[in-house]
Amino acid sequence: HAADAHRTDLMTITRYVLNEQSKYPESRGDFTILLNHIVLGCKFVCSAVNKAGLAKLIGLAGETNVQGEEQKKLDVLSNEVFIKSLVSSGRTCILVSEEDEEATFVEPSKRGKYCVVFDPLDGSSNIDCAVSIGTIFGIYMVKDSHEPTLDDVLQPGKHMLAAGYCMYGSSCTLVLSTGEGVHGFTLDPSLGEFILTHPDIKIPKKGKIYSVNEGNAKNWDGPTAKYVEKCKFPKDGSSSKSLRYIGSMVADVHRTLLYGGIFLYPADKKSPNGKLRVLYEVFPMSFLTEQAGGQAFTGKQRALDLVPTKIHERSPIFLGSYDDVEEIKALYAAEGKKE
Ligand code: P6P
Repeated sequence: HAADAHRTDLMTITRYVLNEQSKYPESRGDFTILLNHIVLGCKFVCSAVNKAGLAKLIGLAGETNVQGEEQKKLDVLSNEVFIKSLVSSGRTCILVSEEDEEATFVEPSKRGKYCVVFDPLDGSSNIDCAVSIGTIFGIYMVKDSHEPTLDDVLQPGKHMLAAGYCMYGSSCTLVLSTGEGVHGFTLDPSLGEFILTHPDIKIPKKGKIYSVNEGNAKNWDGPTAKYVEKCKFPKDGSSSKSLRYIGSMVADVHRTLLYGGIFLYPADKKSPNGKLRVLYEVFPMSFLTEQAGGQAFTGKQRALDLVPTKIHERSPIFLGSYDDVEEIKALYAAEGKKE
């Protein structure tokens, strides 16, 4: 019975990472321990998000709930859980969170060799209407764990060892790359384990979907406007692309990885560096996209080559199917020649 065999051959995320790790005999399991603590955070947030409407966790911080307790917004709660889980892993030395203005330098007695940059609950403005949201994370190796500095996290995305996201939607899906392709794991609530359900995700070379907030069209620059025009009114007689925009990066990128197409958050006159943050939105999603066979471009360069100067820096991003991103790169290159 193939189905039974499948049920007994449970490839959990921990087993997957241990298998990967066995390729590096010198490693002492530190990465597995770090990942287990990230997974613990994701399980907690998944549970809290699913109960949000019931436990009245949604709404603004500062209000009190029926028990008169100080109510924490889900993203504040999620941030606290990830910080505590990562510090207690004993494997981190710098943490950068979308929720915290300053980086967290872990106290020496609990320090390890990894730096984690993360958005604990990206898209949290969508919680109240039950749209999928997610945690996004990237992992760097510190240069010297005795002397961690901000330089350890102001590194180009191509230096990341691993990146991933956990999407809290109809199911809880964790998508991860440690540099050996992209793999998707789905939480089996009855086991409390993430089970490998999407081995070796490969993004289609070309897609039929474009994903952008058309409401910003009046502020777009030439190449973006031209590209979107091409999606809607193709000159070569091909059919126009469909527009799919959820407004939650994890959900839009997850669909792009599985179905193909292109996700755009361009610069515009109002925000010259776009809206999305380099360290914990652009880099992890670009890392995953390239590992799945796609491309990620900032309008000027390969996204993973960007060197951030501030931990909450923003960048425009065009990511997705290889051929679709190639088209917008050509439009920006042509624009560059005119200048
Ligand atoms: P806009 C959510 O607030 C977020 O940070 C990303 O998850 C999402 O891709 C983007 O902003 C949506 O921004 O301006 O289109 O609402």
